Amino acid sequence: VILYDHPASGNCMKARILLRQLELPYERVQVDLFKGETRTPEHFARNPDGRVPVLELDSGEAIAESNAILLHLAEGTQYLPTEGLTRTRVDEWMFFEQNRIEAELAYARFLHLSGRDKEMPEVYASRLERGSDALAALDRGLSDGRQFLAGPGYSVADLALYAYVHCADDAGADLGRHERIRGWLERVEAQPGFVNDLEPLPPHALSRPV
Ligand SMILES: N[C@@H](CCC(=O)N[C@@H](CS)C(=O)NCC(=O)O)C(=O)O
Repeated sequence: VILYDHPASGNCMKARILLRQLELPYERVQVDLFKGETRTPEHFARNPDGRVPVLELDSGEAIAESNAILLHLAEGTQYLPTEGLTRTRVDEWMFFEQNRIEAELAYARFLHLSGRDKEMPEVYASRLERGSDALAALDRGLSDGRQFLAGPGYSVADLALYAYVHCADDAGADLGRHERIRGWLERVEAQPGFVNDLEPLPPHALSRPV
């Protein structure tokens, strides 16, 4: 399989971590999104939305959307529970991640780290507020003492949420207020094969138009 990837993308890191945990060999092809390489006809053919990650299977079929990639790879493994409602809990948290963490907190982080928060202070403030609210929701979800999000064990729901929650402070949020989240992050990081290899944004990330 081929992973079309960027080292500074949390969405791409989700796929890298699971591929490592599953011990699946793969080819890593870097697509420089800050040079517009995600918006070429070649990449649009892999993903009409022009983003990474994209996982290309040996059959040549391409899968876009980080959480769809996780669910595809995890099918039939210990990382995706099968029991009805537990499986549904995985979906719940993964939809929440895309809607509330990825769309709000991760975007606030990008604006902040790339200096665009100064060009668009209102957009940044709104994303940060909504992202911080999403962190509070995650905290409430963990308030019953559960060790992992969707069931008794670690699943792709934990991996999906980890990607942009662990670096929430980069967005300007305050993880210091969320002891339960910090404890959960540590349990996720302690999973076998779990390696956080997220790299900082490259200097030229500052110049790409948004
Ligand atoms: N919902 C998508 C979002 C993917 C996404 O936003 N990828 C960013 C990098 S983190 C990207 O490729 N941006 C380049 C672009 O928009 O051209 C997912 O979870 O995979």
